[in-house]
Amino acid sequence: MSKGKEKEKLGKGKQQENNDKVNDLSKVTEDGAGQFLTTNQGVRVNDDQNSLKTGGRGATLLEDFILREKITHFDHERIPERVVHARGAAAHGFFQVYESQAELTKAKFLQDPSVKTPVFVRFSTVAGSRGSSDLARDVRGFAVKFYTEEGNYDLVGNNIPVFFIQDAIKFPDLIHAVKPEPHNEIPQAASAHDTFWDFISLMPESTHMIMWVMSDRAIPRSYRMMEGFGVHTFRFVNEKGKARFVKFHWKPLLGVHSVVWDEAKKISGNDPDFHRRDLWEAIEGGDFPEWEFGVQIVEEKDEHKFDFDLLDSTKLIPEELVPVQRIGKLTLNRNPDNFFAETEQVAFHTGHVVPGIDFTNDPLLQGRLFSYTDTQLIRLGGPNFHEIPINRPIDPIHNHQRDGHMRQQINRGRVAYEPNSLGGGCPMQAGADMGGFTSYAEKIDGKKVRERSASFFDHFSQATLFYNSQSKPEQDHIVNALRFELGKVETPAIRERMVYILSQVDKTLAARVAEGLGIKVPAKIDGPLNMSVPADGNPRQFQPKRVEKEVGSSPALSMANTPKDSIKTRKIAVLAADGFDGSALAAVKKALTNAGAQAKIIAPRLGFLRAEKGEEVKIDFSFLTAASVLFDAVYVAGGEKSAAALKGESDALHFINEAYKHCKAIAATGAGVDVLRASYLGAVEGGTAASEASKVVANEGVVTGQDAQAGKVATEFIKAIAQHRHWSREAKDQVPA
Ligand code: HDE
Repeated sequence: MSKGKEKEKLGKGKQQENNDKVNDLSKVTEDGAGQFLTTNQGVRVNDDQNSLKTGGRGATLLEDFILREKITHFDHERIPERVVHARGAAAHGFFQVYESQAELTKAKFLQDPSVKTPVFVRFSTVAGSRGSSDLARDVRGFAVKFYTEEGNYDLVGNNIPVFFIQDAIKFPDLIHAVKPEPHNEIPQAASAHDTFWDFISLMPESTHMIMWVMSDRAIPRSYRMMEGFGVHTFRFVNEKGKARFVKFHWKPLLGVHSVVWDEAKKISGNDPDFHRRDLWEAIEGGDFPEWEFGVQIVEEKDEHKFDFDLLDSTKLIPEELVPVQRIGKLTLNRNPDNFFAETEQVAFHTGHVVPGIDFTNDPLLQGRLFSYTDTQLIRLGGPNFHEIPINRPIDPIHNHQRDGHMRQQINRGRVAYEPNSLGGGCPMQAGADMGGFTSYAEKIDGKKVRERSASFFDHFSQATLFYNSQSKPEQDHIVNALRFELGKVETPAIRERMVYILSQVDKTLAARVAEGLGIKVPAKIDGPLNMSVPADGNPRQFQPKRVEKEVGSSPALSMANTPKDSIKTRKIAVLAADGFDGSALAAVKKALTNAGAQAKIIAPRLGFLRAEKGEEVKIDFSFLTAASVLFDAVYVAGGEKSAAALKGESDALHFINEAYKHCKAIAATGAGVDVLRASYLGAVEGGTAASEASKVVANEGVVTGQDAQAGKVATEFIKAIAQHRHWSREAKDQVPA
C-alpha cells in the first residue's frame, strides 16, 4: 500500500504532522509499493520461491547469491536488547515552550514559543526482556530526545521521581538482583523474588523508591497517563553564565491513572502489548498524548537549605516547598514507521545536552554520563551509532572523528585534525557567543575519597512522607503489593529484614505487611547493612535508623489528587445482544463519544446486532476476544431479549463482576439492570439498582435508569468514569472475579 493510502486508512490519524526530524528520516524511508523486488545490490529478483539447485530435486548451489544474501541478512537481524529498559514503545512529536525562559537558561529550544522542536519519546519497563508484558510491576522509563537547532538534548527520565540507589557503583548490583535469577532465569519481568528483596532489604537507601514501586504508580493505566521526572538535579545556565538548580517534570494532561494489581496480572495474559497498543491507537486515532513540561528551580544560594541533599537521587523536592512551574508542552502526534529502525535503535544519553543545560555532581548522574555511550557501543555495534537516522541531530555534524564500523558520512579533504592550516583551521571551535558549549565552572576543591556525604543518610523521612501522603486506598494497595512481593520470597530472613525496614517508615504499614506474611516485626536486625571500610580502617555501617522528626504530607504525591474532570480517550465496553434497545444505546454511545471516549460494542458473537426495532450496529468484539480488564467502564444495554441473552452468557456476567471488582464505572438501562442483578453485583448491592425505579440512581459508580432516561444515565455515567475508580467498593472484596 502506498504511504498516502496507508495514512488515509488511518482516519483521524492522517492529521499526523511532519517536522524537521520526520522530513530528515523520510530521506532514508523506503516504500516497496509498486516496485520490483531486488537484492541489496539493487538487482531485480526473478524467483523468490526457489533456491538455485542442480535439477528440481538436486542439492542447492553455493553459487546462489540471492539465497545466501537473504539468509545471511536474516541470521543477523537481532541486536542485543537493552540490558535495562529492553521493553518499550515510542512516538514522534514536538515540544513548544509557552514563553521565553531566557532568564533561566540560554537553551534555544526554551526561548521562542513559536518554535516547534521535534522530539522522539520512548517509554519502557525496566526489568523485563523485549518480549515481556507491558503490565509488569516496575518503574517506567520516560526518555525524550529533543532534536533542537543546537543539537540533540536527551532527557532520560522515569515515571517515578526518585531512584533505588545513590551511587552509580551499585547499579549493576541492583539490576542483577531484580533481573530473573541467573541459575534458572525465573521470574520474567518481576521483582517478586528472593534476590531482589535480599538486595533491597540490605540497602536502606532504596526504601523511598520501594514505596513508589509498591504503589499503583508502578502499574500505569497508560503511558499517556503517567508523570515523568528527570530524577536528578540538573543545572540551568543563562546567557550571563548564572546557574540555578533545576528538577524536570512531565505532567500528563489526561491526569495520572493506574490499573489495579489484579487487573495488571490479567491484562498481561489478555493483551501483553496493552500499553504499546494504547499509545499506537491513540496516535492513529488523532488523540495525541500531551504533557506539560515543569521545572522546579532552586537558587544556588539555597543549595543547603533543605533537610536532604539536592545531589541525592533518592530524594525529591516536595512541590509544596518548591512549586513546579509549567513552561511548555510536549505533544506526540506520529507513530514510527518502523519499530526496529526507530524505537529499537534510538540511543539516549544523559550526556546529550545543549548549551544552557548542565550537570550536577549527583553520583548517580555522574555514573550515567559514562554508561550510556558505553552501552550503545555494544548494543548498536560501534562508534557510529550517532549516524543511525533516528539518532542524527537535525543540525549538521562537523568534526575530525573518522572511520569505524559502518561509517556513513563521507568526509572530504585531507585534514582530519585540529589545529590545522591546510584546511584553513576548519571546522573551527565556536566561542560561547557563537553557541559553543561551555561547561559550568563549578568550584570544586576536595580530597579524593570513596565516601558518601552524611547529608545522604536519612533514608526514611521521605519514604514516610510518601506513605503519609497517600489516600487510604493507595496505602492499602502498597500493603497488598508488599504482601504479594514478599510472599513470593522464600527466605524467611529476607522477609523479616524487609519488614524491619518498613517499620522505620511506618509502624502500622510494617505491622500490616507482617500480619499478611504471618510473621512478627523484628525489634532489631542482626548485622550491618551495606557496609564499607574506608582508608581509616573503621567500617562505616549504614545501619537503618529512623530519623525522629515530624514528617508532614505532600498532596502532590497522591494520585487521588490528580485531575478527574474528563473521560477523553477512555475505552468503554457496551454489552449487548440481539433485541437491545436501539435508541437508549445510541444515546449513551453518542454522549460518550461526544465526551471524547470510545464505545465498543461487545456481543456473544461477531458480525452485526439487530435492535428491538430492527436497526443494526456493528459488533467490535465478541466475549471471546474482549475482556473487562481491557476497558475503563461498562454499559449494559436495555431490551428484554438482549438482557435475557446476556444473563445466559457467563462471560457477560464475569465481565460485569470484574468491572465491579476493579472499581470501574458501570451503567445499565432498562432490562440491562436485570443483567447487573444477575451478576454478583446484585448480591453485593442488595438490588439497590432498580430498573423499575423511575429515578436515575448513581451509587458508588454504578448508574442505572430506564431506557427512556438514557441521556441522564449517560451524564451520570460520564461523571462516574471521570472518577476513574470507585475505591469505596474495594471493601466489598467478595466479588469472585
Ligand atoms: Fe538508565 N540505563 N541507568 N536510568 N535508563 C539505560 O542505556 C544506567 C537510571 C533510563 O528508552 C541503558 O541505552 C546506569 C536512572 C531510561 O532507550 C544503560 C544508571 C534513570 C532508559 C543505563 C542508570 C534511568 C535507560 C540501557 C545508574 C531515571 C531507557 C540501554 C547510575 C532518571 C532509554 C541504554 C531508552 C537505559 C544505565 C539509572 C532511566 C545501561 C549505569 C536514575 C529511561 O546505559
